[in-house]
Amino acid sequence: MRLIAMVMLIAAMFCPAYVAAAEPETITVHLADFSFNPAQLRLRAGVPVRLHLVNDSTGGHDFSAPALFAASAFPVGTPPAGGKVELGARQSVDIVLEPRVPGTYRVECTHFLHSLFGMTGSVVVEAGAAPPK
Ligand SMILES: [Cu+2]
Repeated sequence: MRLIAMVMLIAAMFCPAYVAAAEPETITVHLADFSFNPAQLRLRAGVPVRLHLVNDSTGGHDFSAPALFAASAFPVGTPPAGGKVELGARQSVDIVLEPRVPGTYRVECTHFLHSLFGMTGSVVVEAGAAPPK
């Protein structure tokens, strides 16, 4: 019994997908001058998703959602530093997060004036099918 637990632990350490049980759904969000597309995401508490963030523009942007990230678990990797994901020109970044707390969370680009130019969005986290751990 102890051996099985040990094997599962080792598998979990070397295979992040094992932790998430199944490959999470991928949601692609495009960043541009000056928008998120889609601007509104609907997620479920307790259900991990892969956010595929794609910066289509030739300037830098970020995906800043500190409240959402603080209320989420990160089964793969670490929480984004400062509550935001920085994307250089034409860069794409994947993050896997598992929202834990239902609610509506603001997303914005914190680059100077970008949110004023309309670069804002929201993430609605609905109560999940699976209970939060
Ligand atoms: Cu921006």
